[in-house]
Amino acid sequence: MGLLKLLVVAGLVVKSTCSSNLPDFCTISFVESSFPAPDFFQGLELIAGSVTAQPVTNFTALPDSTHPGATGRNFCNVTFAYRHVGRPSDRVNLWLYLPSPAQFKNRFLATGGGGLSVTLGARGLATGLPYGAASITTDAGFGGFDSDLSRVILYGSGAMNYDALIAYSYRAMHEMTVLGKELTRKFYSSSNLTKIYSYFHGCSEGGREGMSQVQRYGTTFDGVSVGSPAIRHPIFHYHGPLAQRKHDYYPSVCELARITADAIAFCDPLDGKTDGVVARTDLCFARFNASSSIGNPYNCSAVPQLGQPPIAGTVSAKAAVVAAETWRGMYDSKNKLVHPFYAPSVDFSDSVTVFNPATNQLEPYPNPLSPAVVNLLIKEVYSATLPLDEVSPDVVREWVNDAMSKYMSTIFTLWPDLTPFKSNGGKMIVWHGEADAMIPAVSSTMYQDKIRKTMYPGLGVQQGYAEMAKWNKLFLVPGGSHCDPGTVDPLGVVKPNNAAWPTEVLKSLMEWVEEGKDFERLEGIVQGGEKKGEKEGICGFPLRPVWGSNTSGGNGKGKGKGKGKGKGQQQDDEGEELQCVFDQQSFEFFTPKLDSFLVDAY
Ligand SMILES: *[C@@H]1O[C@H](CO)[C@@H](O)[C@H](O)[C@H]1NC(C)=O
Ligand SMILES: *[C@@H]1O[C@H](CO)[C@@H](O)[C@H](O)[C@H]1NC(C)=O
Ligand SMILES: *[C@@H]1O[C@H](CO)[C@@H](O)[C@H](O)[C@H]1NC(C)=O
Ligand SMILES: *[C@@H]1O[C@H](CO)[C@@H](O)[C@H](O)[C@H]1NC(C)=O
Ligand SMILES: *[C@@H]1O[C@H](CO)[C@@H](O)[C@H](O)[C@H]1NC(C)=O
Ligand SMILES: *[C@@H]1O[C@H](CO)[C@@H](O)[C@H](O)[C@H]1NC(C)=O
Ligand SMILES: [Ca+2]
Repeated sequence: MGLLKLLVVAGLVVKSTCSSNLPDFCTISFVESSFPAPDFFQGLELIAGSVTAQPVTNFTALPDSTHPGATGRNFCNVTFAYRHVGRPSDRVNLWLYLPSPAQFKNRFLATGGGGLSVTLGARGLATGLPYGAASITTDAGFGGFDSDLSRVILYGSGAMNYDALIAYSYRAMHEMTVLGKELTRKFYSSSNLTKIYSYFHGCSEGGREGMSQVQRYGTTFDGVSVGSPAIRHPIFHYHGPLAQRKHDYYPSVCELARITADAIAFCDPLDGKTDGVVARTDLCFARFNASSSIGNPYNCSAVPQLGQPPIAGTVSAKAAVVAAETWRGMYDSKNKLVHPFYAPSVDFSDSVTVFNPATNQLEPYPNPLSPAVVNLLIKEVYSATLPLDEVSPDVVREWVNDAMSKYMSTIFTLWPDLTPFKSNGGKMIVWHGEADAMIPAVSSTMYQDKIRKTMYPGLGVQQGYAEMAKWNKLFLVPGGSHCDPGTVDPLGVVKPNNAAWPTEVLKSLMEWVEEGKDFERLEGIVQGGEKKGEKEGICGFPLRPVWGSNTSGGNGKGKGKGKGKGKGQQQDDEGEELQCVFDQQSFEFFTPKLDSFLVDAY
C-alpha cells in the first residue's frame, strides 16, 4: 500500500514538454525521435523508414462490449515495424493510438486478439480512448493486422514455424509491451518519476495473451483485464457433434433452441429472481431434465447460414437425450471426463447442425476452429477438413495429451504460480460469461482454483480465495456469453439479457490500481429490461449469487441467507437484494476433475 501511494503521488507529477498541438508532434520525425534506444531491447531492431504518423481529430469511438465509447478524441495514429536480429526478412508491425497530451492520462494499454489472431486492429485500439491510454496492438509478424497464425504456423505440412508459434504464444505481446511502454514514455517526454500505468485488456484468445504475460513477465503490467481466456488452447469444440453421433441423431438448431428456452424458463427462478437470466448454472445443471421438453413445439423460419429450410415439430426423445449428453461433458470410453461441460441454459451455438440438400438431411457441423487447430497444431498439416469419423472422446484425449507434451511451454497457458505478478503489486480481473458457449466458464474456475491451491496451499478454500482477491479476482457474469453480453443464437435471434455486464471493467481495474479502490463485486451495467442502464454488482468466485431471501412468495426483504426452503417462482421485487454466498456444491460443480488424464491436465 505504501508503495502504491508513492506511485500515485509520483503520477501527479504529470509534465509534458512537447507541444500540446497534435499536428506539431504527430509527425514521422517526432515519432522517430521517441523511439527506444537501439540497445533498449536486445535482439530487436527497428526497421528504418517504417514509421507512419497521422493526426486524427474529433474521433468517435463507438461503445463496445467492454468500454462505453468516447467522442471528441484526438490522437496520433502511429505504425512502425521491427525485426529480430538475424532474420532479415522478418517484419513485426506495431500500431498505436497516442492520445493528444491534453487527453493522455499517463496510461498505457496493450490489447489482445481473438481466434487465431493476436490483434483486433482498430477495434481493440479504440478501447484505450475513453481512458486516455496510449493503446497498442501487434500483428506478431504474421504479415499484417488482418493475418493470423494459420497463415504462418507451418512452412509446409510437417514443418512447424516455431518462431511463429512462440510469437503467438507469448513473445509478440511481450516485445510489443516493452517497446510500446518505452515509446510512450519518450513520446510524452515523461520524466522518470512519472508513473505511466500499464494495462492489458483482451478476451478469448486475447484473454489468453494477457494471462500469458501475467504468467511469464510478472512485472510488465500494473493491471490486467482478462475475459473468457482460451488458456487451454488448443480448445476442442467436439462435445456437441460427438454427442449427436453417439445417439445417431442430428437435431435442428430450432429443436435445440426450444430445449434451451425450456431450460432457461425452468432455471431462471432458481437464483431467486425471475428475470430471464440464469444466474445459477450450477443449479440448472443439477436440476433441469431435458426429458421435460419432449413434446414441446418448435417452429422456426429458415436459417440461411446453415442452409436450413423453415422447420416445425415437437421436441423428440432423441433430441432430449442428445442435449443431456452434450451438457454432461465429454467422457472417454472408460467413462472418465475429457472435456468440461456446459450448463443447460447455455445455448447450443457450438453444437449446430447444417442441412445437406443432397441427402436432404441434417449433418453435424463442428466449430471450424476445431479442425483448424487440430490440423495445424496436432497433425501439422495444411488441411481444411477433418472427418468427424476420425474423432472420438478417446482421440480427443490423446490430442490433448499430445498437445500438452508439445505445447505446455507455449500455447497452453496454465502456469499456476503468479508470485512475480503479485509481488510486483499487479492486479488482475478475470471475467467470464457464465453462458459462454465457446469456452465454458468452468475452464476459468478450474484455473483459478489451481492458482489458489498453488499459492495458498495452507489456507482453506474460502480463506484462500479471500487472500487471492487482494490481487486476482474472477467474476462469472450471469447470462453473459462469449466476450459479449448479448448473444445472437444460430437462428439469428438476438437474445435479450437483463443481467449486468462489466462494460467498464477497465474503469474498475484502473481505480483499483491507481487509487487502491478495492471492491468485492465487479460493477456491471444492466443490459436490458426495466433496469436497463442501472449499476449492479457481479459476485466474485467462488461466491455465488442469490437474490433476496429466495423464499416462497418472494416478498421477503432480501436479508435472508438465500437458503430459504420455499418453493414456486419468485418475481423480481424492488428491494430484493443480491447476495453473494458460498455454496459447497456449487464450488464442486465449478472445480471438477478431468480424470481422463493421468497428468493434471486442466
Ligand atoms: C466533432 O464531431 C461531432 C460529431 O461527431 C460534431 O458534431 C462536432 O461539430 C465536431 N467538432 C469539431 C470541432 O469539428
Ligand atoms: C491509422 O493508420 C492506419 C495505417 O496507416 C490506417 O489504416 C487507419 O485507417 C488509420 N486510422 C485512423 C482512425 O485514421
Ligand atoms: C531517466 O532514466 C534514464 C534511463 O535510466 C536515464 O538515462 C536518464 O538520465 C533519466 N533522466 C532523468 C531526467 O532522470
Ligand atoms: C429425467 O426424466 C426422465 C423422465 O421422467 C427420467 O426417466 C430420467 O431418469 C430423468 N433423468 C434424470 C437424470 O433425473
Ligand atoms: C409456423 O409458423 C408459421 C408462421 O408463424 C405459421 O404460418 C405456420 O403455420 C406454423 N407451423 C406450424 C406447424 O405450427
Ligand atoms: C431458491 O429457492 C428455490 C425454491 O425453494 C430453491 O430450489 C433454490 O435452490 C433456491 N436457490 C438458492 C440459490 O438458494
Ligand atoms: Ca434469474
